[in-house]
Amino acid sequence: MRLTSLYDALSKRRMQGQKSLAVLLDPDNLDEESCQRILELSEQHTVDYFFMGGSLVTSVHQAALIRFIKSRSAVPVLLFPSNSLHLDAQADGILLLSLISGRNPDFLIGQHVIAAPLLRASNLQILPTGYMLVDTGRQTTASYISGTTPLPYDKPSIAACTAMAGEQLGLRLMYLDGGSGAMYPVSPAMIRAVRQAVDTPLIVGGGINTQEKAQAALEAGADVIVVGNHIEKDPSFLAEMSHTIRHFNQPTDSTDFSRITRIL
Ligand code: 1GP
Repeated sequence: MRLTSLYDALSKRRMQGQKSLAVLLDPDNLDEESCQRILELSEQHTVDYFFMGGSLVTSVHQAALIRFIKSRSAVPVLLFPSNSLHLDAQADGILLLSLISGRNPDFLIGQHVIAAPLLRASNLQILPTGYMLVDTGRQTTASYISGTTPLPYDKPSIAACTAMAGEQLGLRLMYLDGGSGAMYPVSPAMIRAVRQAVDTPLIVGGGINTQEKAQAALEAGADVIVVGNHIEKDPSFLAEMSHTIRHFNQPTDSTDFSRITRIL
């Protein structure tokens, strides 16, 4: 299997302590006009990735949207598929999700078997991802459609052991997700526990709709913040999130100071 430049770049950013912003584009909630607005904003405010997908894609225009984005933007498009029907070779890569928080074999390996020859025949970069759904107060489309029980919100140690097992099985990224439009995001305690348990880049999303929530996730150890719902409602939130990430990535005075003391 190809080890990919997208994965290498993400891994390098993690080693350097650099955080990233992924904007989730759900084809069900997006038309060309709103997509165009997000693309314009992403020209002015750095976006590192577009994730494309949703738990229940009912529309048929995902392919047209990917084409639209690829013709207008250099931001990599990563598929975030809910099943093997949502593959599209126009994207740059795919988060190949194994739903390790659940016990539904179809989402642990079944869909992957169906997708494997299609993925091999495509040029999609494959990013094997341990996907962990977390209970954030109400049943999400993702947990319903996947037929899985999410991780209990207040059990960081279960999340940590799940991520550890995923890493030992060879998964290269971990994704902690409260589900789109979650009432509250994954707790900093759980993010911290997973961060300490594994070395892989850590993606966190679901219910991030304020600068404070994003900041808390970044401080707890998230490498990539995913925002979908709130940017759909208020596209200017993209600028706020981009600024939060850039601010986090700037070296601080204290970092400079520690470098100086090391030299002395
Ligand atoms: C959902 O992590 C993503 O799978 C993003 O969630 O839509 O709540 O931002 P939101």
